Amino acid sequence: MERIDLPNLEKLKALNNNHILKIVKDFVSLCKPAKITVITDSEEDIEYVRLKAIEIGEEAILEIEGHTIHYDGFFTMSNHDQARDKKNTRILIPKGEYASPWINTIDREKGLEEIMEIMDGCMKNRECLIRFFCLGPKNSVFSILALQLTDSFYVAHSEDLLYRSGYEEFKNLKGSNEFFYFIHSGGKLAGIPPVTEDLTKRRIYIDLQENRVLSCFNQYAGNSLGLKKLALRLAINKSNNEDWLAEHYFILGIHPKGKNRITYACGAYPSGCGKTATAMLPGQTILGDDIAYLRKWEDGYAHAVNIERGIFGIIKDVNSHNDPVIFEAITTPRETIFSNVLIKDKLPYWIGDGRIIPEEGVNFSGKWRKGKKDTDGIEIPHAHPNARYTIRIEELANADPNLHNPIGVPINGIFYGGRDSDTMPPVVESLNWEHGVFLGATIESETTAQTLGTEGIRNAQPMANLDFIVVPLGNYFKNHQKFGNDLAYPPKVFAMNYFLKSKDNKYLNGILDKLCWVIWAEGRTHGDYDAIKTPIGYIPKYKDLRNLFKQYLNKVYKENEYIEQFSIRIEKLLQKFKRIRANYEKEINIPSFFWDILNQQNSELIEFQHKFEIDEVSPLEIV
Ligand code: SPV
Ligand code: MN
Repeated sequence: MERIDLPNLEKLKALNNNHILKIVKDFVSLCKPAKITVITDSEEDIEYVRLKAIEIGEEAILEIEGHTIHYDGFFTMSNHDQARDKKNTRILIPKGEYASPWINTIDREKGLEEIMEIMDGCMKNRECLIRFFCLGPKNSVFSILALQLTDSFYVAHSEDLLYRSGYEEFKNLKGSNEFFYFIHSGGKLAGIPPVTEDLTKRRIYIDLQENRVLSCFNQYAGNSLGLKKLALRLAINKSNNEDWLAEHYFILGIHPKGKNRITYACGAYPSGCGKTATAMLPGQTILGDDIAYLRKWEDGYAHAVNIERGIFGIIKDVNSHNDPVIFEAITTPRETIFSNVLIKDKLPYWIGDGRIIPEEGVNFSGKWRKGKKDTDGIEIPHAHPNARYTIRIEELANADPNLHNPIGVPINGIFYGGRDSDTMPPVVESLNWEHGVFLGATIESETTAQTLGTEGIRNAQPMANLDFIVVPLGNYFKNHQKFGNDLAYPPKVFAMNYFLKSKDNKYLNGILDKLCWVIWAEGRTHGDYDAIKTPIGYIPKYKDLRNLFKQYLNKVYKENEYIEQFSIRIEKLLQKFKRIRANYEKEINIPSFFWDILNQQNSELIEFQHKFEIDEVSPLEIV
């Protein structure tokens, strides 16, 4: 440990934990940083991270107080570090263990050998920060502690906005190794601002056996921030062995008008499918926008906590009309990191911000001017479609007061969404808990800009969590099944789809219509509305939606809109079930309840087809 000076060593030793000392020793000797700095929970240490991120150019100060800009690496529109890298994110699987075809895996020994070689000396001439966080509220049985080693001040700074500090909590561990740890390095950096030079060495390797993730040669938060999706993957493994849930869920407090109650719901939507926008619906409160841990609670409900305290949100289309609360928060003074947007006169601009786009400025590609092309001849937009903002939830006017409640909040509903242009109606309620697991497991979604690769391809997206599921899918579904079956009051599950299109390819719903689906779902968890039973689940009645549209959006919701949106598209659904069958037959241990539901719904749809002799059955025809 010759690279660490005495005051920093003392900070480590004060934790009385030999596991931490060993991890630091092993990875410092591998990564070879020039300097090691231990960051405690003190304001002084945290301030050091914030200022240094600016000093070394990983972030730059903007006009509005507290605002900074960070860029991730960019070469071309198809070769960049501006999104999650699924290809190079792998689960290390020990020899002889089952490798699920749904999961990107690599033999553990081979993977470790490869990444250790890449990480050898990767922090040369740089400073290694050691940070401690608490995933979940302090003093809570839900929470897991996390140790981060990184040579990126941006990573350490954004983790400070997104997570609760945990140095003092680590002292309570009393020497145990019950924590996750994350080693990250941006690798060799080049340019101004300094970005990862060689993306071919980008690796994100998840070692379930050691509860750790090694990530290198990247800066994008989804690949570099240990605590975000990297920790989610470790938590999914842990929760599946311990009978709780770690999910890609927001937590929303729903406040129906005139009812004097608050109802909590969770929801998972693939990246870029309206998840944060749902968590931020006007008139409601937000407890979390991305990741939740759920446990069975003594009151018979599932309780959920947000393991984060901030939002790393997609900024595209955030404007005063679509997302007034976020727009207000990110255009006024407070600590905020913008990433991969256009800067002109020290102000950030992004796609769909509702303002006039400047003709030139600086963006993720360097100096930018309208019409600029990459070396492949592809036009570079002024801001990246996956550009983001990072803020603390507590700063928002609609922050839920239970954010830090150590027992979380009781969950009445779970929403699963996808980007589906032609099959599922805007909202469908499950028939029971197991059917709810089925609804979540059969979400399909067309790809977006939030992961690398082609956009617009329809994929299975079980629980909108596919990128993070690290256990065989069958085990994961069984864990869900058991979780709800053990509860006196399991949540009702709703499949949501905000992206249904007309035959001439136009979206059928306005951006705020989702508020009506959410309020309807909330009412259903309290028995407020009747519903129509269809082969795929319950759907709303026209009169209830008409009233909700009037009451919440002051909009006339016409009966023909309802019919077009809520018709049961038999042929499309049968095709979907065919795809699902083909997909899930690839996995060895999908539980029998899943196949039973699939078979039953399939035959009910065929019966429907015979009964109505028409392909799209209007909800008004169903009694
Ligand atoms: C998401 O895209 O779902 C995110 C951001 O929450 S990240 O997973 O970090 O890419
Ligand atoms: Mn997410």
